[in-house]
Amino acid sequence: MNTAIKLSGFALGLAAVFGTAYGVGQVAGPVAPAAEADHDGDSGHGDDSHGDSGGAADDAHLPGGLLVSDRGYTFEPVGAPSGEFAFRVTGPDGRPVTAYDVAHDKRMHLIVARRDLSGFRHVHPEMAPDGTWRVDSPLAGPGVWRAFADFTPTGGEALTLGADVTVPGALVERPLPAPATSTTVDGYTVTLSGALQPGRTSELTLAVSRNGAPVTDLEPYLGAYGHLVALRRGDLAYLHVHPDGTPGDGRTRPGPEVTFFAEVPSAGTYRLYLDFQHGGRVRTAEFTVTAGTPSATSAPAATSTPAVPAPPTPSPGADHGTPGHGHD
Ligand SMILES: [Cu+2]
Repeated sequence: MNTAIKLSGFALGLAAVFGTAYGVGQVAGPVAPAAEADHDGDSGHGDDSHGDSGGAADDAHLPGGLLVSDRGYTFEPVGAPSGEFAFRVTGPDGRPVTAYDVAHDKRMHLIVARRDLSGFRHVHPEMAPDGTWRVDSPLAGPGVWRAFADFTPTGGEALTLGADVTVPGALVERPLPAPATSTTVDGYTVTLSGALQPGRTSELTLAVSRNGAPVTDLEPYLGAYGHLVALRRGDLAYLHVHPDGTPGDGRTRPGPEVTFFAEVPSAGTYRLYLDFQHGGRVRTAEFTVTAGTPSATSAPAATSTPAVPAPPTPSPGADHGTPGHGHD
């Protein structure tokens, strides 16, 4: 598919984004149009068996969410009344897409976070017959927000497209909380174990407790006992995290632990957002995690670790031992 041509209309606006994105995963080589960069000695990622839903240009090792337009599909926020957020996705034919597959229980997942990684929300808009998606605005306050549309167009591959949206007003930048392995939300304590390792699949386990007692009756949410999103500090790359097991599969228990497989493409700082449901309500537990630096314990997030892109040189197949790696 000739992504370059499809992108041409956006080339000017995207040039900076593209350049940055390329620098992330592909250290060598000129910043060439994506389509021409295909298979240029690209190795080690096992793309053929990858089946990744990352959407974003597997061949270029791009994480999701960095592109506003990919594979002919473009994420277009549109004007909306105050208090509402609206957008559409146009397809290869230039028209709004109206046919989507259900993934994680929904046809469309809209995730937003401010550029400082605060204000995370994960919501599910409703689509009008003309392909316009609408939802009560999740943008809580002034600032520059990143909005991610995570979807699978019928007949196409899963994609996560991203766009910036500005909410006018006085911006108060919030410092990123320091890395920690435990956090609280609404009286729940969530503890994280496992480490993020650049370039390979990392197993993360989150354990939920309340008033000191493990929660053993988590409720299914989006087809799992938890839904985890990871965003990379600096460019807000949206990373794929897959739950281990599904409710009712005979082996996955409803807490207190929920296990995920996460892939991060580089060393750096990430913010993890765990959505879980209990007592009929969805809560989000957030963690700052540093990947790839051994001494992350005392350094506050302000001393940003040099996010040197780890060369994506996993041994062949090393990071593809996860069954159901796709956006299941
Ligand atoms: Cu969702």
